[in-house]
Amino acid sequence: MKPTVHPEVADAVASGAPVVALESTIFSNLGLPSPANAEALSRCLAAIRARGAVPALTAVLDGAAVVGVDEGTHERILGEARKVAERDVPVAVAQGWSFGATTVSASVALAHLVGIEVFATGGIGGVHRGVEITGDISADLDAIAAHPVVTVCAGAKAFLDLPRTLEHLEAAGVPVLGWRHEWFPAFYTRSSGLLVPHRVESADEVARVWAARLRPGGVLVTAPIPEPDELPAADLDAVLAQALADSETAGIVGAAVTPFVLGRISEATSGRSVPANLALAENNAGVAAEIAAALAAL
Ligand code: PSU
Ligand code: MN
Repeated sequence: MKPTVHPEVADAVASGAPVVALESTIFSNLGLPSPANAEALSRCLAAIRARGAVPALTAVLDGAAVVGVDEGTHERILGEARKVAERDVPVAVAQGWSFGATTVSASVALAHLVGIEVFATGGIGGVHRGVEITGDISADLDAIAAHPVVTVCAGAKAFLDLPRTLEHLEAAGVPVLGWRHEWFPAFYTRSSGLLVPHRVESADEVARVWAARLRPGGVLVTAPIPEPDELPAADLDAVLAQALADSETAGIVGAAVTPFVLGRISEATSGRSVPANLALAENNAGVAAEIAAALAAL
């Protein structure tokens, strides 16, 4: 399947210029509330452009998998979506879905298909708590392992089972690099209390790791939320526990779990979490653009 590539993105890829892919789920109604979603999108795009890279939003629009969305169409990315993981992309295309919002797994797959090597998101999906009963492991993890793309994230939210998430990444052979930080970040907080296997100090260092890989898979870079934007961990624990309990009571399963829990967290923190979310997404986009420039210089 050949995605529709925006001309600016196609030119940049062809000339070896830095490009950063973005997912669309976080900007859609499945991710951030309006109007914060619009602000998140414009701040991520600006952070990428400020560092001389080209942003490439991924989505399924009117049955076409697209990489790079024209500015005139950004409004649609902020709207009502159906969630599209990697395995759903062919279905969304075949059935002509109006707006399929790409997750991390779909985005890294599409990015690689068109020759983009760097992708930025907020938080990745991971192994869910209670996995021994539900078997719920985000497709993000295996997609990051399978596709040769550098993913930049602020770790994963603590409603997931973060120790098992790190174990899964290890088993899948994914290098996990802490960006100027030795702790695996927990999205709203800079540290989950779990160490990352390796710390890196610069985009050049990430590029050297990339060049020295033993298998043609992905690399995960974890950039903690900037210090001034971090939320107090103690407040979050209760919110996350309640959100998880609510999802269990409501009998939510499968792909609906993450959007449901995210919605509960955002209600319960009533806005406090939103500025933090914007700050970390923008920060990740900027780090990704620096890494894209370093890869382009290889
Ligand atoms: N985690 C967040 N915010 C998000 C997501 C995860 O903190 O918006 C979204 C991303 O698009 C991610 C997806 O790829 O949820 C993972 O969903 P699942 O757990 O169903 O694999
Ligand atoms: Mn799942």
